[in-house]
Amino acid sequence: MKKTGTIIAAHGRHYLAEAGGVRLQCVTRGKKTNVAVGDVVDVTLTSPDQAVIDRIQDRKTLLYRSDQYKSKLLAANVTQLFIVVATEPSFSDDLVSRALVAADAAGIEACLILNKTDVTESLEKARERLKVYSAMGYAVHEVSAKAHPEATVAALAPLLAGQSTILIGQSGMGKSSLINLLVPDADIATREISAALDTGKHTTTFTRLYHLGPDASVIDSPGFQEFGLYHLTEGMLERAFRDFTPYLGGCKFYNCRHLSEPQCAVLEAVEEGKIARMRHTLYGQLLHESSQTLY
Ligand SMILES: Nc1nc2c(ncn2[C@@H]2O[C@H](COP(=O)(O)OP(=O)(O)O)[C@@H](O)[C@H]2O)c(=O)[nH]1
Ligand SMILES: [Mg+2]
Ligand SMILES: [Zn+2]
Repeated sequence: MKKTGTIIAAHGRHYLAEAGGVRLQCVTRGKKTNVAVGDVVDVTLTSPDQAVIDRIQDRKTLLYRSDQYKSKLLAANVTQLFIVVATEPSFSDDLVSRALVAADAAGIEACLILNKTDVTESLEKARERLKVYSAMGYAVHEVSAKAHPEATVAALAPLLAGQSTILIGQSGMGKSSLINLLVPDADIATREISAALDTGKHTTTFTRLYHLGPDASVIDSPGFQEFGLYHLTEGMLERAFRDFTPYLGGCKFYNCRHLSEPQCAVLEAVEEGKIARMRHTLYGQLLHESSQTLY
């Protein structure tokens, strides 16, 4: 029997799909691992709760990371990315910027969630550090999952309505705490998914999708320390840095790489403080990475 479902969890080559209220343990044909959480898939049932994935339906968006050797799919069909940062532990600008570049390159809206505003000692410093992102037009929403759970839900629920959202962030920022507030019974769902995928005790190391009513969903992803963007070409990179946009086309050379060329409008904007130096440094790093790609 054939069915169509949505991938709600992935662990290695094992996937869990939801099709008409039924959960199906799915495998791909052969050694394919190109399935992502959020994918809509056509499957053939091999038992009442098991299936083989025949086809991945066309994706609206695809968010992924990559290193020199391969790409790692994060989520398919998401409409927005929430980057969760916290007052403590300190967050990495490198990871935040990489996630923003990945979102812009994939055509996905992004915003930042500053969690743990109750930790007042480091609140001002965190706010100060986030100004570089709000200046670029990314919204920053302040919450405290622990100290102000109701206000947190009130702030985030309207943003999630009608959207397919992925939460990403370093571990310890409070992603799971936020998910637990936003998704009733998230813990139970996680245990069930973990059992169905046979992930063992490490229940937070897989990506999973929760439905929030009929037309919204939220995806929790494991924290990671690296966000490689080897797949982005030079042309994609300069366009994915939205703070560069006003200056593109203003360089003397039409094929300017904005690294050390004379009369480069981007470099001039960096000198004038209109583009944060940290962003330009990351751009140079990503350009270097994209030239290292082996696949
Ligand atoms: N002070 C404070 N601690 C929080 C808040 N939200 C989460 N935490 C704590 O931060 C730690 C990491 O939270 P968790 O949700 O597991 O983060 P994750 O690794 O991003 O999923 C836990 O000890 C939480 O209790 C908050 O709003 N304020
Ligand atoms: Mg977590
Ligand atoms: Zn230039």
